Amino acid sequence: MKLSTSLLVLTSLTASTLARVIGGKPNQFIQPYKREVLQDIVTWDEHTIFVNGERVLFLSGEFHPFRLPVPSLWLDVLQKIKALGFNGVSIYIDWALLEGKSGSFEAEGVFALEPFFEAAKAAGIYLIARPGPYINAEVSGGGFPGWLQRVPGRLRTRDESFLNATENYVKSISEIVAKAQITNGGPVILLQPENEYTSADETVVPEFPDAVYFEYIQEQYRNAGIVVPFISNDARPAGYFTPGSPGGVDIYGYDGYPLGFDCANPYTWPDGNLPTDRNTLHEQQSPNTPHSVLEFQGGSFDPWGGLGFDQCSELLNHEFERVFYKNNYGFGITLLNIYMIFGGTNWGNLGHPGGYTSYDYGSVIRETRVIDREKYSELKLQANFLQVSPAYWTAEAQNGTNGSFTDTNALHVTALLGNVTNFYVIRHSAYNSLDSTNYKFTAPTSAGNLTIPQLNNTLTLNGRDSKFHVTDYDVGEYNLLYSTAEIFSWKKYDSKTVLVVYGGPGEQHEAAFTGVDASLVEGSGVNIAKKGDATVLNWPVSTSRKIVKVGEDLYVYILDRNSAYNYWVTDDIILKAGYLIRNATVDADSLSIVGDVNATSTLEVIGGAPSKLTTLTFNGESVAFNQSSLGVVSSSLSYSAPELDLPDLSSLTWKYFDTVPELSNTYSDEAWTSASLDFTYNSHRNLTTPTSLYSSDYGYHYGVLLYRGHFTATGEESTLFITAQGGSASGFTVWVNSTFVGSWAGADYANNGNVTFNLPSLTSGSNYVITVVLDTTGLDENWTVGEEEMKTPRGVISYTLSGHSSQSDVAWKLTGNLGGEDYIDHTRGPLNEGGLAAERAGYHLPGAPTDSWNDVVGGPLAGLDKPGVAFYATTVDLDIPSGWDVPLSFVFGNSSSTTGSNGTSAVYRAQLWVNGWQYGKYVHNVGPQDSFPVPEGIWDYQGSNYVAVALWALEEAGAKLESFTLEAGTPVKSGYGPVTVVEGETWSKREGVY
Ligand code: IPT
Repeated sequence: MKLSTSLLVLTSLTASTLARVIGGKPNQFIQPYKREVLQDIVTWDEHTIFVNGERVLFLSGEFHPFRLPVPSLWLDVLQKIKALGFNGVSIYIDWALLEGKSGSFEAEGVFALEPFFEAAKAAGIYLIARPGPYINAEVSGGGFPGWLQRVPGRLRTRDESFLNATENYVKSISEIVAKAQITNGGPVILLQPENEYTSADETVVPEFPDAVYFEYIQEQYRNAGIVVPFISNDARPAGYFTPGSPGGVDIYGYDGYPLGFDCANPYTWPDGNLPTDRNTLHEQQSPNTPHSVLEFQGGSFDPWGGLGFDQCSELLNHEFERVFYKNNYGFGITLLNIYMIFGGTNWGNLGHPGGYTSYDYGSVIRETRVIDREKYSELKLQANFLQVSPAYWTAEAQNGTNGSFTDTNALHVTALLGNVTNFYVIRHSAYNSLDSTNYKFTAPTSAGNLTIPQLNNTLTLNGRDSKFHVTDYDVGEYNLLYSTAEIFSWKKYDSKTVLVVYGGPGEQHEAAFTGVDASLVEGSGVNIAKKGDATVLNWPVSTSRKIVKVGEDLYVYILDRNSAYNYWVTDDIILKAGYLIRNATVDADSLSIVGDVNATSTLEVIGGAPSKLTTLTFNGESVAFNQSSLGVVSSSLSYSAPELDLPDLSSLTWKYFDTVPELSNTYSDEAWTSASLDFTYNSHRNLTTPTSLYSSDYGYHYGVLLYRGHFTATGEESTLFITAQGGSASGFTVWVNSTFVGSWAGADYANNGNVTFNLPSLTSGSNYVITVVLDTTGLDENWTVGEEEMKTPRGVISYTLSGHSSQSDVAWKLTGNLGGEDYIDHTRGPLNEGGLAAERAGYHLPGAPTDSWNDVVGGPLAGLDKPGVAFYATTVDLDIPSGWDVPLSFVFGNSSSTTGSNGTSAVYRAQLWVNGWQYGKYVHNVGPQDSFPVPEGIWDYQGSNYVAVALWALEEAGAKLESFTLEAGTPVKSGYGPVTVVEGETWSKREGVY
């Protein structure tokens, strides 16, 4: 076992060091400790991490289990990640979901992590755990639970009350993660404390970046049993907390999002956005740890009113991957995590106000779990190459220069020099160029300096492309003297060695092998010639495959890139197939393959099949095959899509419940919370109302909030001014008694609405009640330390009722979800419910007592003829054949032309529940999301499903949905295994409901 030398250089943080760090002041929270090597399974040197003494090129994707609350689907996503050639996944853990009430930590059911750890083990995936406590992640509060708004201490600082507030969570989550560490046989090999602790308002946090705080967080994890190395993620390579410095981690890492998050111009790559010279920086900052990037852009988030994730996927597409990811490899990065590899869904109010329900992120695996073929496949080509290229893992990255190694300044080449093998990353000097550039490549090889191509023609780099060229690359017993074609994979088997290379359209390529002859055995158009001791192959890329036999037993498969996308590598075999290959098992003379098809697909096992195959199965079913004399197995996987008979939502009978019963003059709000605090616990914003109306002061943090303001009229009231704050795209509607006075429709640019409403004439001496229904879109994140943005309050934050000299004349009450922090539904967690009457009563849950409700054919398609919120519920029966992974989405159609039922234009929003899980928030006047995927497992694909929609009409005209459909994507015949419908609480009469 090779113990990393860098472990030895880690300094211990002694009491005196800490005293220096904190300016000599004693600090009771800091327990000085000596960092020791706590385990020897995960180690590292300056090149890579090691697991059990073996070098690991760690290619990882970010996947948040909590954004897919169907544990039996986790393995599906993990296998899709593994099939990329990745061996890692990074997970955030969202504190807000696990400690809805301070002191009560719960991680059960869909929130339990153990099944995720088991799935990761089953998929052969190592994990980086990122439990925060701060995570950002576009989640509500950046992962901070709402009750932190009442904690006076500055968030993410050494303030005692803040640190105390983290204690229970960090301890509890650490116990769970600790058990899953590799030292205990689990998949967790690294832990990242905090998150991007890189930016602060230093006028209020002068000690930033505070080593005492950063050390404290690490100490909490250590004390709770975390022994795997700590890795950091500086937001940029700022060099904070590098190993050996006060507060330093074990392995330094940083993040990068070079194309940013504006998906408006998906074809524009601004000048200067490609990182350069990162290897020099790395050498300065952390020379003894592997060059690690904890988050590298894999897509983009998208705000309310944004452009939608298809456009983000276009901006961060396969070309982006080629140029930017290969640029990363040019720095010798060996630990890389792509954020996000699968985004998932902000179900049940878990998102922050800067985003909507979908967290698709434009990732290689879309929110529907569908593979984005071109983007996924490009990454698969890259990852597989690096995994079979151990020379890369230890190569020394050089600084790239324009014009080196080629005959043109239009190209930029970065060399990575190994002992024998060298790698060259080629791109355009103007990284965003759309030109195709012809060039010759000159590099030293074991056969001397060679200018390539040697035979004929020229090489070409197309616009927005980047390539690896290799020299003296080891292919088993063969020396690939050079190749301008890129390598997908290779493997040495007993009977032969297989190498797969590819090139892009319109390109000419050349490769040479040392000391062996070669002959074409399939296809045509390869020029084969001797140059000295080497045999040179030169060919134009075409869609017809070529196979060249080199020496005794090396078979070189020469492909065009699009065809290479159909090739897969498992532990044992290399094969051509269709949509997805998950794994393959060779057992004596039989081969079982597990995968997915979305079209009839050719199957061809080009390496690794038993030499005399007797049985071939695909997803457990025997398939006919042929085997060639070279052992290649050919078959065909048939596909014929099932007929799906999806219900027509417009012809279903829906049950109707008026979910603003508060407007009735018989409604009693006796049980509501009195807004009687004449101060606020919120340290971020002073009160501008006589008593606090900040919802978090009273334990209501998520979803719809309601306010009731009681007053006795003077008869002088003419206007009511209200500022209500719910985050971007929030909206609210106001009534006095049952009279609608107006709404704030919401906008993406506004965190709150300030509106002066005209009031009807009120009778002096009579009692009235103002009802405000406010839709909130989550709590703000807290990215910049010191700004305390997470504490930005929700609720009515100011009001003026005219005709009253004292605003204390209005006595307010409020509510949100039933029970507030003592939330009712522990299966779906503390965030899933808001304060609509239907939610308070649990009518969104299966089994709700809808029999007595009125029938409305078409439900939300019939809609409302006046302002209000209507709750519709129905049963949707599904009968999707098992073994078919069919993406289902609700689609709100004809958005732009939608009108109120009286024919005028309407402003409305809607929420959607499936079997009790809130799976969509639609804001018609803001957008952009109008298609809401809901996964199998939330759906029962072979049964009855309880579906509910709350339709909120904000204007006089009322509102109805013009079209609302359930739509299926392409059915995938899948080896994903059985999906278990998640268990959620069903309806029962709730105690104290109001
Ligand atoms: C980085 C965060 O660490 C991560 O949680 C997520 O918010 C991501 O951004 C964006 O999706 S912060 C980065 C923008 C500097």
